[in-house]
Amino acid sequence: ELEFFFPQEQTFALIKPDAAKNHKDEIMQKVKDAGFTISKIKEAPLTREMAAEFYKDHKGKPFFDDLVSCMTDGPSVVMVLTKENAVEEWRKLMGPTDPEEAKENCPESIRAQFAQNILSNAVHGSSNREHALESIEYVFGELGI
Ligand code: RTP
Repeated sequence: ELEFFFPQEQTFALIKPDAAKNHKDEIMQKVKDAGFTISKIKEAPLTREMAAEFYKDHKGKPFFDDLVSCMTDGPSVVMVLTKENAVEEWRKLMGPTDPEEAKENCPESIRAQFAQNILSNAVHGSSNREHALESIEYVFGELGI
């Protein structure tokens, strides 16, 4: 019925370890206030293999090893978020990668409010529907964490 008019989309979202430790409740509140349905949620530490899989496009870049370390520095919160246009809407709520840019241009975004630095920048989100399906399957399906 409603979904006929407002087709629902799913995205994969992750709260990085530093933010999961210090700002989980505030971030979850912003997720709910933005109208997302939390279809799945699990708190678990990522292995280095999983972090490397999420960020395989960045393999070989100078910050790759530090990025994997910061992603495995404690439990992350992994979620499937459902909403109309969820992939784009979640990235909008995350804000720009660099927290300084986020504070400047998107002060209401999660990264503006809770990022420590460009690596520990609070949250991750899939950049398109294909990546979203792949990550959801990888985390909640195949690995079953
Ligand atoms: P994400 O993939 O985590 O959702 O973030 P994003 O699309 O905004 O950023 P992306 O370019 O895909 O980069 C992935 C993560 O790598 C770290 N990064 N560090 N030191 C640097 O210049 C640099 N650039 C990117 C960030 O932690 C980013 O979330």
